[in-house]
Amino acid sequence: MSHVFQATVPSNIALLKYWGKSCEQSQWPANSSLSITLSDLCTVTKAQRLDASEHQVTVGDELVNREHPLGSKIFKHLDRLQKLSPDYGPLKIDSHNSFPAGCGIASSASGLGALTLACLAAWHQADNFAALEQHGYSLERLSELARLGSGSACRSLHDGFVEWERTETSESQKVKSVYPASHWQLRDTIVLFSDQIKKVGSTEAHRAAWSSPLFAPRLASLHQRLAGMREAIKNQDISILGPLIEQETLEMHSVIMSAEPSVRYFGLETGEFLAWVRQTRERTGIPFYFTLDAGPNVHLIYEDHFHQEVVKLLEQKCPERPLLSDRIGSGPSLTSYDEERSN
Ligand code: 2P0
Repeated sequence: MSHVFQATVPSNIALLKYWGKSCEQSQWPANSSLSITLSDLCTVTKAQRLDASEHQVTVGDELVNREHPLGSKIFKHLDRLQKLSPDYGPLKIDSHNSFPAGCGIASSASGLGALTLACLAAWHQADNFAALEQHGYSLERLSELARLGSGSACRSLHDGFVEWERTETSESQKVKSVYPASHWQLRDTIVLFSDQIKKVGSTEAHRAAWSSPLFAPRLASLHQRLAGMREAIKNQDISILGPLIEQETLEMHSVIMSAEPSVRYFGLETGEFLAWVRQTRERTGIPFYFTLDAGPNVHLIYEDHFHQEVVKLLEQKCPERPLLSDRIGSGPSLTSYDEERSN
């Protein structure tokens, strides 16, 4: 009988983006970022000890080895985690996303976050956060390890509104919840323009950021936008937060497009849709705002009580487009069960 450890880690959407790295190896971001942790868009990863010479990894029912396109990030992270203790042997790992991966819905955030949690839980036979902490893995430490797997993953382990503070050295960076999800009921409805895996991955595009002439001025001025966002969140004022997140999105994509190599993550349809959001907001007075990750899919951020009205507008505008409906959430969970009993 084998004990299975299951981690559920939500995705997150950055309001102030992590874009560019001061040090890739230690995952030291060029700037602080601010996100909301989501609720239903998540990765569920199961891990159990395996009597074998290599990990056995499946993602969405597909066997993933070191040569698989998804394999390099996963196995690199597994190798990194295994170096923490000689007792960490091979694992059977099974991972499922509740949403399409690799197209700008931060699947690496939830995926690498869940991988970190599930593996450490299985190695230590720990099915709750207090037990993991007893083995030296506080939430802070887990978040640090998840960050090494994928930068944005460190924010997904925390509740609600989350700040990843850059700080002056790579070792001192901090990630913390600044307000819990219960502080302000925000919605994130994603309009799906593509579920294809993007051609240029985030890690490569992060690297190019420094070559954009817009990058240095962006870094010099970001503290103002961050302060504005913090204040708007504190006051639950969407009329202040919304324009700031739209400006931030357009600035990040301007950096990406003006870098060398230049990358364009969204096409005409997304561009036209962003213009429609602004026109429709003006026409109807419904305060909904856009943000994008490094991909073509549009996240619409608004207060919970406007949900029905926003969905109605979207059904009229683009009835053929799938919508992924989510809201701010409170972070990861961990559980375990006996494999025999579940079958
Ligand atoms: C973010 N993104 O703050 C930004 C905004 C996408 C757009 O972090 O190289 O997958 O694994 O650290 O975290 C996507 O990049 O990159 C990202 P790595 P990651 O969410």
